[in-house]
Amino acid sequence: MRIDVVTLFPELFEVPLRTSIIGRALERGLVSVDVHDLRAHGLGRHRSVDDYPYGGGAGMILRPEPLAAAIDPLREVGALVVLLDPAGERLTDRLARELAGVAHLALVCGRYEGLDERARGSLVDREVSIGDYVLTGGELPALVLIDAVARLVPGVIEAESHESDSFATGLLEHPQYTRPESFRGMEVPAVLLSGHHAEVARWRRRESLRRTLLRRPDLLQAADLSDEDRRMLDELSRA
Ligand code: 4GX
Repeated sequence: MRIDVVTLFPELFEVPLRTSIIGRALERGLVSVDVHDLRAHGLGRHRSVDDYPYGGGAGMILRPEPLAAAIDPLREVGALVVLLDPAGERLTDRLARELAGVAHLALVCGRYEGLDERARGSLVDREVSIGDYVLTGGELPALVLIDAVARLVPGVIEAESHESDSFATGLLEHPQYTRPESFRGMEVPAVLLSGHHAEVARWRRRESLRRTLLRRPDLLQAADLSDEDRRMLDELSRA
């Protein structure tokens, strides 16, 4: 998968993209990311990329010409152009999986009050929001999107790891334990030390259901539940 990024702050991408799982995916060539400095297309001696809003008001707006100069070549080679924008479609597990199936993404990071509406309308294919809060720019959202999408690219992590993701199974994940067996008087549940694989699986399923019921009961509507799951849920909600 190929990802291009258009930003005024290319340095924000350096450390996150060379670290840990995503760093390794780039090293191995499973994903490639090219970061483009929008300033390179700035206008005039000061390489200006923004200006005051027509009609007045606070803040600055990105001008359309530098954006077009940066994005047109990416459109030409077939990238799906995605703007990070609090007014966009919410990034969910479903959308991350859809975007992981796109061979070439171009992520556009706005700053200030956003971009000229003509640039948004003519240069952008999709608009994605990472949630209902306001950030200072689209760079952190772009990194969130890259992280969420890249881990779904085949070979980046073991498939089992993301097939059991909460939002793929429709349930929150069960608690996990590692060494030591006793920590500050708190013990690892005995069933996990028992070596009974079927009992471990049943315990984990029950704990997933318990956690989902307590914390995110809304997820249960869409979850794929067996008769056994419904029986456990019944028992849990009575307790
Ligand atoms: N999920 N922001 C973008 C500037 C901006 C405004 C409008 C394009 C259009 C955000 C979010 C987010 C703040 C990033 C405003 N760019 N982006 N920035 N939440 O809050 O995606």
